[in-house]
Amino acid sequence: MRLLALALALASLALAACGSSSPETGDPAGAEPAAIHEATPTEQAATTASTAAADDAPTGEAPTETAAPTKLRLVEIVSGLDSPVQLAAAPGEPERLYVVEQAGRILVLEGGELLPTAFLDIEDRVASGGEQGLLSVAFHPGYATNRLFYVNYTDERGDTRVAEYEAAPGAEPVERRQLLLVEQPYENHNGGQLAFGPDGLLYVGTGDGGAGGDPENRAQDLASPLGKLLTLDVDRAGAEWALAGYGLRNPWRFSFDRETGDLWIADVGQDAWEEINVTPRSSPGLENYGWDAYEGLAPFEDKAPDASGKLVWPIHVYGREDGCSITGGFVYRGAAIPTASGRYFFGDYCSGRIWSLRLESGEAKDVRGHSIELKDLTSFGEGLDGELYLASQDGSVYRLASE
Ligand SMILES: [Ca+2]
Ligand SMILES: [Ca+2]
Repeated sequence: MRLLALALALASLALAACGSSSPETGDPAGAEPAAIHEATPTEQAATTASTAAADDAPTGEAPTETAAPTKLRLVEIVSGLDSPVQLAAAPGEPERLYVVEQAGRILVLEGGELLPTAFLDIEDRVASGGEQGLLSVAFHPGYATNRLFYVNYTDERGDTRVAEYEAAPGAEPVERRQLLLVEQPYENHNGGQLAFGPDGLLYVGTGDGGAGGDPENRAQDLASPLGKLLTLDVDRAGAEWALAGYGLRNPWRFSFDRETGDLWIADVGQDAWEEINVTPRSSPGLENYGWDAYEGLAPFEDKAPDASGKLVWPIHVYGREDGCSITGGFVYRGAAIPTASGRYFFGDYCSGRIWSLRLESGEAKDVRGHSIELKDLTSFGEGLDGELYLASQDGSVYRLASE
């Protein structure tokens, strides 16, 4: 059964890659307000009013670390950008940080300074606004020599595309090939993250296709490419996308711990629960992250989840008192904040709150709400040196630092 289901899923992906059928996008006139997540002004106001977090006070288990928590601060690197939604570093370029603008540009911060020329500009092929746009870039592990990188964007028809580009010194990057086309039934929940795993595969999170409550139940349907975590061996000719996980609602941001190789997925919730999932590098797969049978730890729809994969429960959830749209980050492996070493940082787009936690025997420990906040937090980024950066959709990029 599982093999059959996987075959169906892959067949569906192959069909989607042909792009032959017409998209069933939602009515453009019904576009949501320009927020990359689902925050409404009302939700933002409600959550902002309740975010008076104590300075780095533990909010979960009692801390077991001997070192006192370091008070954190955000150091602004650049402002005035146009809706930055993701940050990435490229192998071989320790001085550079790439900033993805939602409308379709990738800019370069070099030594903390914004370069005058965009690294990539594909605004003419990107539909942007709401949860659509150029949503992420990932650089090939061998980028220092092969100059290959990958982008995930919403095209003019509202469908998701993943494409491979080759950078060229002194010239515009050249698109080499389209790797994925996923037809999107609604405008929201496009996932968007691209990242290379420790296995060298390219990972993409697709989101459940949108609307609310996964109306066509795609996340638990292995024949649909939506609500999935997919992988591709970009180095192998003829390789096809494989299914690494399902049961995702909108995995806006996920990352790999550069030290352990563990996968951290933050899945944006529906009406009640934001969640963080961890899959150890040693997992043989296949993971079922639960949606839409479950939202966080709570039953969502009265159904049996597809039994092909192992049901994964989130290691941490939070409710509407703390925010309304989780932005997953990274496990901190930098040197500037020793007491943050090994802690996973994440935040909330609506409330601007920022937390960190430790993973211990597969459980979240020592969950701390930090005193820093960042409204419209779209993304964390990790430099080659392990230091963390944060982007606000308001146009600024910050570095995480200790006081
Ligand atoms: Ca449903
Ligand atoms: Ca889940």
